[in-house]
Amino acid sequence: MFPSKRRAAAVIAAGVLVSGLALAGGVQAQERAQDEPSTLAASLREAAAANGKFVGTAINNGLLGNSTYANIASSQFDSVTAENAMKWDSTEPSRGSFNYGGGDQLVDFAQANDQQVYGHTLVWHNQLPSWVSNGGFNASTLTSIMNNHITNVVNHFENDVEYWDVVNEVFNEDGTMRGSVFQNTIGTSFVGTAFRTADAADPDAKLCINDYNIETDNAKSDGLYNLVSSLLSQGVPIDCVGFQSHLVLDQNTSSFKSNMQRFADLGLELIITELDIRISTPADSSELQRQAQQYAGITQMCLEVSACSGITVWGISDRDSWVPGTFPGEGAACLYDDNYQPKPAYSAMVTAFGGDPGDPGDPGDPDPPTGCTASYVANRWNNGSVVELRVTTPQALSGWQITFALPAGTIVGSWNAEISQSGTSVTARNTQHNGTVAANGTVSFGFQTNSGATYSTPVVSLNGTQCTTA
Ligand code: 9MR
Repeated sequence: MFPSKRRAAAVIAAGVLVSGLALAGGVQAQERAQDEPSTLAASLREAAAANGKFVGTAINNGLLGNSTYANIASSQFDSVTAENAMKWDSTEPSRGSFNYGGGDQLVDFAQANDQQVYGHTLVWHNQLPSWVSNGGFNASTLTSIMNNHITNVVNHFENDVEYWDVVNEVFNEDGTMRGSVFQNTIGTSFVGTAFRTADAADPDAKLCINDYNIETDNAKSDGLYNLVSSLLSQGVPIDCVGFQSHLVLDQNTSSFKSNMQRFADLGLELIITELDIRISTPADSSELQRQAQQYAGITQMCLEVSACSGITVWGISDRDSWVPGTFPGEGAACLYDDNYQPKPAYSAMVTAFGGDPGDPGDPGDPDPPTGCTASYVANRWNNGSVVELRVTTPQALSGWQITFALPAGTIVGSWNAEISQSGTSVTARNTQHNGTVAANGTVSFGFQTNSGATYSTPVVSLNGTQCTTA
């Protein structure tokens, strides 16, 4: 279905080799005795590969020096997308002056870890230097600037980048073309021109059109469908559609599969390119469970649509995610939490791919951290209280997040922690100075509230694990 493009062969080969294992996976998982060591894929990338799919993450180059981040990036993912380093403002900040440092660093990382590189993005109205957006160029000059950019960047990464988002976010929500400088100056033909130019620069790369809010059947995905149909009928070399999939918890995505299928029926490959599922913060455990089910649902859908070749998540941990900076009060959107601990969504995704993320009953897997002990001491008076919380941990920590309920009052001051409160849910995180705790060490912090009401000692959790209350 995808002639002459290098990635297709690799994916199909992987699928043939291991699909038997994958198909048997769900049944094996159910029948396996609790104490029998698992033979199923234990990492996300192994589990996805067993189904002939890739699983990727956006990479922030600035975080590759953090060994926890780099270890997760290399062990769990077999595809990487530059979160920012291959965008126009990075690669051609001034006219004709190209900079590939960030992109090359990512390619090196990918090659060292046997990963594919997904190129993002050649033509986009955002992160576009003002010499392009405000240059006042006429159609012919802007076309040659665009073509020159595409040709240089694609040539530089030829043989290293499997896919390119050739154009990104070219639609308005109502399905009309977005009024970018390219659209306003050149007209809609800039899209076909960009694809033809990219194809000439690297005939083997897969060339995608990428957008958000196109997951379901709606005016925007209809606009995309019509444009792509028309481009294909003109012989424009477009190979794939990227569904960014920046989702909100509990979002209705019931038409995602049928919507994907109509693009597949045009002969296109489909990729979920920027998946995350954001939640109002702090997220509670029921929200994290629903998020896990929704990550699994998207994974299942990609498994059921054969033209869906992979899923990339947009960032590794909640701490690295773009979401809180763009949507204040929302976050917790990723597979790993602020301390790089896997969330329920991680396990759900591995399981949806037929793998086994491990569980405490499995002797092949180390037990997760347990055994913390919390003491919650409140001194109350008429209209206020001072609370001190101490949590002893058997494991050494390199960052902590402590959650508990505050049934009465609002926190008006605190020490030794960064505290946020949403209703009765409180999250306390380490400060810059007290994140490192030795095994059997104690975290201690406190806060003042404006209520002296009494309540029973709340349940306290450390990094997602419930503690015994002393
Ligand atoms: O995650 C990226 C963030 O670091 C940048 O500041 C932002 C700037 O526009 O772009 C983010 O990534 C976007 C991606 O390139 C295209 N789709 C939407 C993503 C989230 O905004």
